[in-house]
Amino acid sequence: MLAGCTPWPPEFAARYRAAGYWTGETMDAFLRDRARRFAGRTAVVGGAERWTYADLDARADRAAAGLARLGVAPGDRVVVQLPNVPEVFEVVFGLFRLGALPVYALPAHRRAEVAHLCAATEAAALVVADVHAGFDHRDLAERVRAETGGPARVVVVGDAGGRAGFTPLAEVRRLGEGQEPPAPAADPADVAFLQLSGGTTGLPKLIPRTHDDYLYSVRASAEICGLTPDTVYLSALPVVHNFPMSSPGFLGVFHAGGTVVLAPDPSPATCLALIEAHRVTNAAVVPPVALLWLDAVAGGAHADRDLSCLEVLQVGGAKFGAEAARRVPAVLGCRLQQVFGMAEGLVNYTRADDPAETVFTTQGRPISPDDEIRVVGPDGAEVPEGRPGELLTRGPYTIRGYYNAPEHNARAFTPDGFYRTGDLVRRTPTGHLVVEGRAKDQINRGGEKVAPEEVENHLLAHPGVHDAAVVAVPDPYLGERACAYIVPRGAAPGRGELLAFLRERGLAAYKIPDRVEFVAAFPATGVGKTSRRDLRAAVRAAHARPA
Ligand code: J2J
Repeated sequence: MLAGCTPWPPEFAARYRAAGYWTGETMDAFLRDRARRFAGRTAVVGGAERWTYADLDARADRAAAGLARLGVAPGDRVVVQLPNVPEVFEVVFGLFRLGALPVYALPAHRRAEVAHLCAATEAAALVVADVHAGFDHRDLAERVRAETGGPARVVVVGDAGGRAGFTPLAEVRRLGEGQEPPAPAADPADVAFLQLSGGTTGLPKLIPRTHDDYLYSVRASAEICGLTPDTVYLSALPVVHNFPMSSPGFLGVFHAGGTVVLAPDPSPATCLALIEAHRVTNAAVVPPVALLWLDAVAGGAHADRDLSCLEVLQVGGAKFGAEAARRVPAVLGCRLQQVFGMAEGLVNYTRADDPAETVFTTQGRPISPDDEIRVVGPDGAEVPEGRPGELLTRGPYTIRGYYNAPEHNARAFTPDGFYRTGDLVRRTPTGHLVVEGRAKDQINRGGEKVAPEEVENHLLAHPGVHDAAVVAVPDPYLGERACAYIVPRGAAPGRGELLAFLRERGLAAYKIPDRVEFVAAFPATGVGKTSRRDLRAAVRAAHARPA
């Protein structure tokens, strides 16, 4: 296994294989096989592009051979930061074919996050768009290289602008044309890619997912969600996020032979038009996007659109309240599926045959009969059914450790291998989970996860900041927003200046606090050494009010 990763104990691996969960298929073999079975069917629609399964397979061949000629080798890590363009699939499957490991960055990430990913994985290459949503990712790549000395190669989807060390994807394809694609023997039990965690610490941790474990979750998800070759799935969220990748996501759709339609942004104007135009049957969104779609349709702005093709709207990533949930069938005329998942593994779905109340009021139940669930109190002992406690889990597709993080792993996992999710849940008699809150240091800003400590560390780098506490404040639309409480050093810096400082440090926009408040001092939190978490709780209790 990739150095720095924690394997499942052999007896668990044997059990998961015997149960038929781990089948020995690699990500690359997965595409080859689906391309054989569904060759002429449409796999991907994005912008003006429409690729069949055979097209995608041929593109993966060329990309793999071209990247190999560029010097990317089996086992290399390659950071991929691309928006919802079909080339994501070409690059990612090209990397799998070559035996290299994609490391996924969100399009919203900026220099701080991308530099961290490149450094933490010692990436051999970085793949970016040229300009996306008005932001020049080539400049970002250039600064990452200047600051960190890596990665050696940058591949640009679009115009590489003639920069030294930058290669346009078109050139990678040309290099790969007519070449035999490399055929390294990947071990299905080994790590296929690294996914970014929501994060609770100063720097986000990386999640190593194996071919075996991930493809099990994909196949099982496709089955639970009833995907078929007739499925047309709209990816409104960035496709490299775990939810639209695997729950059931584009991989689930490819497993079933269906079609993925890429939305460039999640707005109702864009997505409702795509749903009608491509006869979309399934879509996946976070709660604030669901609310936007509901309001747009209920408000009559899209009355002329025929949305009758839409069968299921999946909502997940953050708590979707029962009242909003009830509006989905009433307003959109489709079924709702709640999805409560995590890039570390465990995914829960409400099922098609669940009673309506269960779908409206729970976040679903686990994928696998072998997902082990414990709901525990602060003392670590299991609480009685129906009482809230922290969710611990282990199973055939939940990691046993983060990448290169032994100290953090000692806290994030129990000695017997359960992942401490940090989510407070309650279990119903049917085994469905209701998310009641959180015990972890994280802000869930409408599905986008922010680690207060990470933002505080950046704030503390400002000379005018003596201390900082970033806390969640309730928000009717996003669920939560971030508010930074600052104890200034001397004269308080201006709010605008502080936010510009964070942007200049290369922090993704969603991590920039929505509000900044200056306070003379933080409340005393009792005698002795207090944790940052206690401090945040005290600050919240003393100051926070809804936005
Ligand atoms: C409340 N909190 C939720 C929900 C996730 C499918 C769907 C989502 C993710 C995801 C994912 C929630 N209600 N319905 O990877 O495959 C919060 C929890 C959880 C954390 C994980 C998937 N759905 N959450 O959101 O890794 O706090 O994955 O632990 O980004 O999101 O975040 P992430």
